[in-house]
Amino acid sequence: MPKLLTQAQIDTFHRDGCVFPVRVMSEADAAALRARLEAFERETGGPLKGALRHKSHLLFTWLGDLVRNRNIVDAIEDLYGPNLFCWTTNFFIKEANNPAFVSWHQDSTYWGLDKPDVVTAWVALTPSNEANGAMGFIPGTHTSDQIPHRDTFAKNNLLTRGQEVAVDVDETKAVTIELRPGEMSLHHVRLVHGSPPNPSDDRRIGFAIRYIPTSVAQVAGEDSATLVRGVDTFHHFEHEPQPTRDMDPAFLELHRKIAERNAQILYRGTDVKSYDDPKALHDNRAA
Ligand SMILES: O=C(O)CCC(=O)C(=O)O
Repeated sequence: MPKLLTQAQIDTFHRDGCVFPVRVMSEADAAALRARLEAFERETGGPLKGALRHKSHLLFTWLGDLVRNRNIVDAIEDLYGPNLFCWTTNFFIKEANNPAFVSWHQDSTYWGLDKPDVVTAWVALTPSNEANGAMGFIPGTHTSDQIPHRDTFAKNNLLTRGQEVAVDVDETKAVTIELRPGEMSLHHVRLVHGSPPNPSDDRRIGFAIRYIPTSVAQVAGEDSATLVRGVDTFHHFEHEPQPTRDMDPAFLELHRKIAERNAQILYRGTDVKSYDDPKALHDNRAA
């Protein structure tokens, strides 16, 4: 008996590689999370930048809570069983009237994980729709193996290397993921997906939470993850602690080390060594 998803939603995920919308909190609760993000941004003088957009659940209590949100984790359990890590998180913030975009890609390309049992819960903190650069996907592409990608390092591309699939994408088949605040989509790590710029007058904010069953291993270096449910009998990842206050200095230091190590995995094979490398640095870069 599934915990949150219906059997039809589970079947859709396996058939299409994506299921949406799934409501995980009220619009008011999502607005409160947006308000916390924006209060921090006001205090620090601008949009969340660089490494702070990655694994932000180690820096902010409200994101530490979000990755453990019972509805979200119930849905992930419905897909991948009871022993679950949050492997990483990434803010995907598209500023109003901004050229930032996400090229067609498969998430699996540079993540270094040994099997494609990886699902992203993309949680909308604002509406995400045709008018503001919502994500789109090509149904069924998650059943393909790893597709070759080319790195573009394009200035406005939100992905680490500006990577894009090196084969033609039949955009006529694309489906747009429209979400209200507080809803999520769930997409598979091999799904071809991307998103256009946001030409609207408000920001489009999504928080992408990447979950794996504890059986998945990292094969490209040392790595850590946050156990959000069940037990870890595999010990493939160091376990991450949960922050009890925002921007705790000890957590900032831990986050710095983890971000550096993750950058080495994500940028392996290039001359980029960290998220702060000028070639990699982009205010809008996310994952
Ligand atoms: O937020 C977007 O538009 C794209 C997000 C994405 O590529 C992802 O979550 O894997």
